[in-house]
Amino acid sequence: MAAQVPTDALKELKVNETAKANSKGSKPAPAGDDDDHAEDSDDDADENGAANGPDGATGAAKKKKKRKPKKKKKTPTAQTEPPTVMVSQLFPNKSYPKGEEVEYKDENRYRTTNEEKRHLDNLNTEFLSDYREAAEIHRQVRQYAKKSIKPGQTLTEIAETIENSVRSLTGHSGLTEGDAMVAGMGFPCGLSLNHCAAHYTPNAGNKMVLQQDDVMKVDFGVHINGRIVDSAFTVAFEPKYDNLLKAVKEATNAGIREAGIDARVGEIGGVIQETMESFEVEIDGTTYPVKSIRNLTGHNILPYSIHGTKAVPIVKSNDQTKMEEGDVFAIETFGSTGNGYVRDDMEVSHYAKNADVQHVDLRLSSAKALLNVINKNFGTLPFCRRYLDRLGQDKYLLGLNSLVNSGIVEAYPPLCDKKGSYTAQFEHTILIRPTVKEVISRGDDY
Ligand SMILES: [Co+2]
Repeated sequence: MAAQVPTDALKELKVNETAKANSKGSKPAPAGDDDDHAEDSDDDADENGAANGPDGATGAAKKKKKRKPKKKKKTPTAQTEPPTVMVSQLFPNKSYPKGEEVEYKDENRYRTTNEEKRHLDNLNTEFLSDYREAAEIHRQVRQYAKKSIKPGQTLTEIAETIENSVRSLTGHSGLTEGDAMVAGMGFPCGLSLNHCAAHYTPNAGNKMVLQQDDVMKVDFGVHINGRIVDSAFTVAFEPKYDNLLKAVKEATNAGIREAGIDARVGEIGGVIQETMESFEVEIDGTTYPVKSIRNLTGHNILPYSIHGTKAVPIVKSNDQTKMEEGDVFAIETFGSTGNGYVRDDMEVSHYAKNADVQHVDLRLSSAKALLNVINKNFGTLPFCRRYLDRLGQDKYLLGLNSLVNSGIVEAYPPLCDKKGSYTAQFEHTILIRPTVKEVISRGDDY
C-alpha cells in the first residue's frame, strides 16, 4: 500500500536543510545517503572512463554508452533474500515510501488542507524520513521473514535472521560502540508462542524449535535516530487458527481507524474490544470466544523510548486521555482463547534502562561496567541478553540483576495467558501528524 512519491520527498529534503536545528542533535541519518552520493560520483567517473577508453570502437558500444546513465550502476535496485541491501540505497535522497495516510474525521477534517498545519508538517521532514525509512525496513524484513519462517526452524535462527536483516538494512551492525544507537533494532525480536503473548525471545543456548501447530507472535522494532517503528504480526501454519488471527487483525485496524487528534483512549479500547469479541474460533473441536487481553495495551512512543506515558487499552475503560497532534502511537491488540489476562512466566530476556532514573551508587563493579555498556550501546532502547552476548559481554547476569534490583534497568518478562490457550497479536505504528494520520508501518500484508 505504501506509495513512493520521490518528488515530494525531494522538496521536503530542501526544507530539511534549514530545519535541521529542530532535530535532536543526531547525525544527519545513517551513512547511506552520503555513501550514495559518493558511489554515484564514482560510478560516473567509471562510466566516463569506460566510455572514453574503447571510444569509436563499435556502434554497439556507443549505444551502450547512451543507455547506461539511466541505470544506476553499482547501486542496488532490489532487495536480496535474505535482506542485506541498505534501504537508503534503494531509495536515494531519502525518498522513502509514505505509510498509509488517513484523513482526520469530523471537526479535524479541516487539517488535511489547512496551510498552517501543512507548514507544521513541513518542519518535520527529518522526523518523517527517519520514520519512513524505519518502516520500510520493517516491511522488507517481515516480507522475507513471512516467506522463510517454517516449522523445524529454531527460534534462535528466526530471531537472528530478522535482527541481522534489520541491522544490514539500516547499515549499522551495532558492533562498534554506540553504533546501535544511530540505527538498528528498536527492541528485541519477540517470538512468543501459543499461550505466551509477548516479550519472549530466546536467550543463548535456547534450542526451541517452531512446530507446525504453533501460533507465533513476531514483534520487532526498527529505529533510525531513535525513531522507533513498532509493528507485529502472527504466524500460524494451520487454518484452524484463521479466525483468531482475523479477529486480532480487525481489532487492530479498528483501533487505528478510531485513533486521531482528541480521540479518547478508553473509547478506542471499547471499539477494539467490541471488534475482537465479535469473533469466536473453533480449535480441535472446541469453540472459544476470542477475548481481548485486558492487561495488555498499545502505547505512545517517544524518541529512544518505546513505552511513553500514554496507554491505549484494548478493552473499554474510563481512561479519558486524549491523543494529541504530534503523538506517535503503537496500536497493538492481543486476542486470546484463554483468560484474556497475562502473567509473568518463564525466563526473562528483554530489558531496558529506565528513562527517568536518578543516579544510584553501585557497589558491584560488574554492575557498573555493564551499565556503562548499556548506556553506550542502547541508552533507553530495549535490549535482550543475546545483544550483550554479541557485544562480547559474558558472566553479566549478576551485574544485570543488580541493575534490575536497584531500579536502573527494568526487566520485561514474557507475558503468558493460561497454558493450552492460544494468543495472537497485530500491531502498527501511527503518526498523529498535523494534517493526517499516517499508518507508517502499513504494508500490503497487514
Ligand atoms: Co508495541
